[in-house]
Amino acid sequence: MSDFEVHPLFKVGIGLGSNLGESKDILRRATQELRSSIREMTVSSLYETDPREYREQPNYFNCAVVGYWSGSFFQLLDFCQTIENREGRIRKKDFRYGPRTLDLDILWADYFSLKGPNLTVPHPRLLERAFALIPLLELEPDAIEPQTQRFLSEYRQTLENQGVYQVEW
Ligand code: A4P
Ligand code: MG
Repeated sequence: MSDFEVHPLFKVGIGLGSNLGESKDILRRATQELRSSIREMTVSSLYETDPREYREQPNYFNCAVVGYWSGSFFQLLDFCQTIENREGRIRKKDFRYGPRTLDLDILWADYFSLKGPNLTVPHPRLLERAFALIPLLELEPDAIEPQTQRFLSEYRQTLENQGVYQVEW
């Protein structure tokens, strides 16, 4: 049996966000940690973004990474949550959509979708969020939404200006 059959490789896009603490340092460290297990990983520009959902919180810094993951998606979620915890994310103190030191969301995977109680891929709010779509499309301009088979860039074009500004890393 070939190595490929034992460990299928999925091309995945992960979104990173932070609006508490030293956000740029936190995001830099998190991308390094992701690189340890995501092959051929590329990192997007950094963006400063207006908060969505819950508006009364500091601006976010957001970016995305794309690369190949060898393993299940639950293992990938687990890996992401371990990195969040290491960066001082205290889940019970956070409230939904509220400020956080680090949030890692599995945004998208090539030719793959999944809907379950603990994990939905593509991320359920990807298509309405410029802070997630813009960095992902920077790395993967031809990405396709697996259910509709439409380009993610088409969804991006339908979004109003949401306040997403490229800044220095
Ligand atoms: N979960 C399900 N699907 C996924 C997925 N694709 N990736 C589950 C990651 N997790 C997924 O997440 C709650 C649970 O979602 C996880 O335990 C996992 O089982 P969480 O990170 O603990 O909680 P949360 O982040 O508070 O909730 P949620 O719904 O993930 O919030 P969002 O959607 O991440 O929103 N504005 C700007 N400008 N930039 C931001 O980054 N982020 C948020 C948070 C709000 N506004 C923002 C930003
Ligand atoms: Mg999240």
